[in-house]
Amino acid sequence: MKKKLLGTLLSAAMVMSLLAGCGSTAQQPAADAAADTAAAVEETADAAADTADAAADTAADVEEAAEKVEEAAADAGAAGGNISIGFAQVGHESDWRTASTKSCQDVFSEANGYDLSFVDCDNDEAAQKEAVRSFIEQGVDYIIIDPIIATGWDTVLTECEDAGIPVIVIDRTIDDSDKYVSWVGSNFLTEGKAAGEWLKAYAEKQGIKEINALVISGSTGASAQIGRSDGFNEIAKREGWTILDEQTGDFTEAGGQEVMESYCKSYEGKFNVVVCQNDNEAFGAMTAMDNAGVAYGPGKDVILISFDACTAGLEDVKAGKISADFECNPLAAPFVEQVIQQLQGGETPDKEVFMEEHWYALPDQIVEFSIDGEPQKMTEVTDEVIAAQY
Ligand code: GZL
Repeated sequence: MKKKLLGTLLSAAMVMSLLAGCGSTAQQPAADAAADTAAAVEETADAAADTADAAADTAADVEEAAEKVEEAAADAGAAGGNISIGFAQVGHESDWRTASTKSCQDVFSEANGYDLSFVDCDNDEAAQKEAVRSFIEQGVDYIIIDPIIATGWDTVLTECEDAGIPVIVIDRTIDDSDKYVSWVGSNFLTEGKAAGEWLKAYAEKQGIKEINALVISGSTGASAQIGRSDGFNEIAKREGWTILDEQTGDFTEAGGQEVMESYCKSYEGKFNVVVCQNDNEAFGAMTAMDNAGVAYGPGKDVILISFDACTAGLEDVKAGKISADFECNPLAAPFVEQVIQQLQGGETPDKEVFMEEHWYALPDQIVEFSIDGEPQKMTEVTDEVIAAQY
């Protein structure tokens, strides 16, 4: 019995040890595997927690972005989806400028679907650059610039380009940068040549052998001044005329009067032609010549030539004061709107859009002339023509 019990006990022990062993031996890999599994589960749980955190962050970002889109849509909605335009205008120096400003304000009205930010830069170049930068700050859709002078623009146009805001230049040109979509305006060189070629033909018709001219030029450095001076001087040089003097009247009536008063003193009895580079200078020059007793106009001592052909200028042609007036069309806004609509439609507008111009006189001062071989048509000034002018 004892032997049997002992045997049983030993067997049990063996079994126990086996079991334990088996537990440590049979169960060991399983335990490891279980531990490994537990570690893996823990790792997975951590990863899942990280993923959940990342998803939560992303959801927050998406929500923030959605809010921003909503705000932008609200802004656009508040503006009724109008196209926003910043316009940096030269100033208010002439009748021509007044017509140019009105043309833009009429076309780019809220009723027409635009929000126009207009700045009259009062002939101040620094103020004009500042106005353009303020438009960039505002984040307008388009910027229109009528550049006071032709140079010094590349830096600020680069800022517009970097901001993704298309620039349209009207009237005067920018000569030191092409970082704009389109320019809409007049050919000032052609205007100057037209005045010169007309004077040549008219002088021949009148039997005038000698031309001694005084010029009252526009704002120095403005492309309108540069073109008109270069064009007229090219003909003067070819014909051997004498340009006694050229001083700037800054495109204003006061400037024209001041310069003409000085001319009447310095060149008394020596001049038979006065060229004013816009009508407002001509109005001032007429006042000065009246005060100095100088007779000007068709059949008088002095031939008076002007540019712009604004309504008041044509009235002075009709009154026999200005002998010929060479138009510069200020009504560019409809053509600018076409450029903007093309851009809105994803089209590429022309880089240059030229306005149509006319050369005005009374019948006795209408003569045939050509510019670079191109015959020119002159327009008689009548009450109807004046009534229809800008
Ligand atoms: C010309 C324009 C000129 C006008 C002037 O296009 O820039 O500026 O001739 C105006 O009347 O001041």
